[in-house]
Amino acid sequence: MLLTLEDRVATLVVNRPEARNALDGETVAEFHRALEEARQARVTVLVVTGAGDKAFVSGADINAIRARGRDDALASINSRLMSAVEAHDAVTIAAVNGYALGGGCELALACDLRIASENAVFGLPEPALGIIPGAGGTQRLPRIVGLGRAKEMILTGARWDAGQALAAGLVSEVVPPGELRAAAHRLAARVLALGPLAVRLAKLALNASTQMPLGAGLVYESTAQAITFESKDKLEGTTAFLEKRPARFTGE
Ligand code: CO8
Repeated sequence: MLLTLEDRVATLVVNRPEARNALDGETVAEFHRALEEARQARVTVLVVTGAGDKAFVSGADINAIRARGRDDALASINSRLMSAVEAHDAVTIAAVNGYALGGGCELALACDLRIASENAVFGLPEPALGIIPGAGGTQRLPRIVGLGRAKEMILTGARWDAGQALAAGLVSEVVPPGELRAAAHRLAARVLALGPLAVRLAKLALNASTQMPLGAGLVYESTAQAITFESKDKLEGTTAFLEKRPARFTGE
């Protein structure tokens, strides 16, 4: 796992190219540590990608999966990682640079934004191994692309290329492989231009929308808005607009 911090953007590279960046126990533990390091560094954006030019993440390490029993699944070893990514303070961008299969696809699904290189391949092939997508695949995929498309991928073992992923709304942009990192940083720059407190609260409210009924969600939203209305960022953002200048946000 490689973590680089640059300004307010962290880049996390899953680094097991010899196993197509499959997530074994050690990699998952390193991933958790990197997430915590990025949190402590108070980065605004976290880009997640895979080492090499073949794979983003090829899934859980099948050797590890083979060795696991019922209690491991109940302990949610892998889904805990995806939940930590989803709940991270930073806006997370999956820069999918090749195979995103099984747990790799689920990792991308747990990110806030997804972009892909032209050679990206998405799939949830767990049923071919006799198991189900167990790290959020059956829950997050239908929320992103709709139940029908999610069923088509999971129940038929379909693999989607980058164009199909774009058409399904699974990714927002497809670029040539050599331009993926730059595209991720362009997207990051767009996030960085926004009020940091607003972005954090909006992410919390968006994630909460999948957890609660509309009425409770609207109350949650109003409460989050009450915080922004008393913030220095709101004063700066509205003042900058009226003075026709770029805002200088502090996140307060
Ligand atoms: N686990 C372990 N090793 C892997 C994995 C993997 N997921 N993927 C690739 N490798 C290894 C291969 O065994 C091979 O090793 P070696 O060189 O020693 O033979 C090496 O990486 C290169 O792989 P290939 O030769 O197959 O490379 P290709 O470029 O031809 O193909 C693919 C790449 C398409 C990615 C192919 O390797 C593949 O299909 N991999 C498996 C994909 C898969 O089935 N993923 C789902 C895994 S299960 C999962 O993610 C479930 C999560 C649920 C968690 C629940 C927890 C409780």
